[in-house]
Amino acid sequence: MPSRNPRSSHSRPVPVAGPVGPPGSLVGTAMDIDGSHTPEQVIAGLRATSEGEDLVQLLTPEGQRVSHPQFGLDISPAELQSLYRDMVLVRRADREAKALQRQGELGLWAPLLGQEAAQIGAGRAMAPQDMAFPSYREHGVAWCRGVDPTEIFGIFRGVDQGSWDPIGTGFQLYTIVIPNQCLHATGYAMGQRLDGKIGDAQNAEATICFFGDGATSQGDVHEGFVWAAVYDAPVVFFCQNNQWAISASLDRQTRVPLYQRARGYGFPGIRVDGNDVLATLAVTRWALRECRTGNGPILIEACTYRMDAHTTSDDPTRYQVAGELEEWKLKDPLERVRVHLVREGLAESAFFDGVAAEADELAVRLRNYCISMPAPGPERIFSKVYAEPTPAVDAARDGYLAYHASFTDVGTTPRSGR
Ligand SMILES: Cc1ncc(C[n+]2csc(CCOP(=O)(O)OP(=O)(O)O)c2C)c(N)n1
Ligand SMILES: [Mg+2]
Repeated sequence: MPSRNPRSSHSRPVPVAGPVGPPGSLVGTAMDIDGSHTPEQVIAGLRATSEGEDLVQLLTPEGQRVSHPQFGLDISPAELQSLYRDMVLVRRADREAKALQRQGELGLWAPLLGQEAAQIGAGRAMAPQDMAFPSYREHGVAWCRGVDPTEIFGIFRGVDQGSWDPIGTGFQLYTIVIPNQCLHATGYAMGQRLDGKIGDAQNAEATICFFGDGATSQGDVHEGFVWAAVYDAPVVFFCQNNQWAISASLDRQTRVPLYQRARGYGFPGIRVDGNDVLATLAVTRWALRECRTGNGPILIEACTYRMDAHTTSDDPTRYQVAGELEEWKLKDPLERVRVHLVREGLAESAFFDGVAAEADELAVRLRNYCISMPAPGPERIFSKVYAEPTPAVDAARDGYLAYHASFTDVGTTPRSGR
């Protein structure tokens, strides 16, 4: 396992540009990181995100365990089965949500299809006392933190603003403004340090912040990185590079692999196969432990792929390269664990039947809940602004209720249930 001394590593000189390249290649720009490259080579390198020496992988797409010099993982058959079960169940919840949206029962859905390993690996790496700051697609991390999918369905049905307990679950509310949560997470982690909550790897606290590849172009990530670096904040920045920010592809965000950006801020960056739940688990577990012992922050770039639309309002066939999806299907995060379990004799068919039955039950429960979800009264949103009532919000509520009541004589009543 790599480990660092917090002070000395932060002042360690950062390696700079590689050798001068052949005529015609670009030198003296961002292109010559790790040697000189043509723009085409850089883009090709960015696209080849599931390969390369710098990618931490413990389970190949073919389901074979491989070793890594820095990141080992001892894992029992029961733990492997449990990770597989998590991924199957969150995928099923995700597929059910998409179907419900198409049937008009949810207003919108942000699919996680393809990103299960990144999210379950990271979520299961967290200790109970750690805190997560998600964006809007972290349904798998929510699952690991004990947030029921019905709570998330409520948001996407438009009847809830997020009502789980962020402190009790260690999972903050979804953030739609990209990527505001980097600031929230950095501030929270600075608080953990100032309150003396870091120290030992087991019992101390750390923070993990989730965001996407597109988010890295926003100022909030830069500000979060700077503050976290100079205050040694115990925060893991977990970037799910799913190759797209709606219709903007990765080469519109960066000219270097994203994990390498951490060098410029003075903290380590690691690239992990985000479709490999074992590698994601091992690397995130290591990173959170480093943060708990005072060696934060750390950037993890989890290379994965969005195997569905950005949201149900998007049509990726209008911008995605033909064949790309087919290529990534071969790297499916669930399939490689299933193949591994079968090939190594670590699970019987009864186990797979049991998980499939559980997924069916979950889908039925979520559907039934969704279609019978009560519509909240018009006053509810006002009760969510502050913990205690305030005169200004009370006045706004009363005004709105009076306005709302003015419609009753023409028969406009709030829709309830479906
Ligand atoms: C500040 C801000 N600008 C624009 C948007 C609209 N928007 C929503 S998602 C998105 C793309 C985000 O891409 P990425 O960070 O890669 O995350 P992904 O959706 O791929 O998980 C954009 C531009 C927003 N929500 N907030
Ligand atoms: Mg993205």
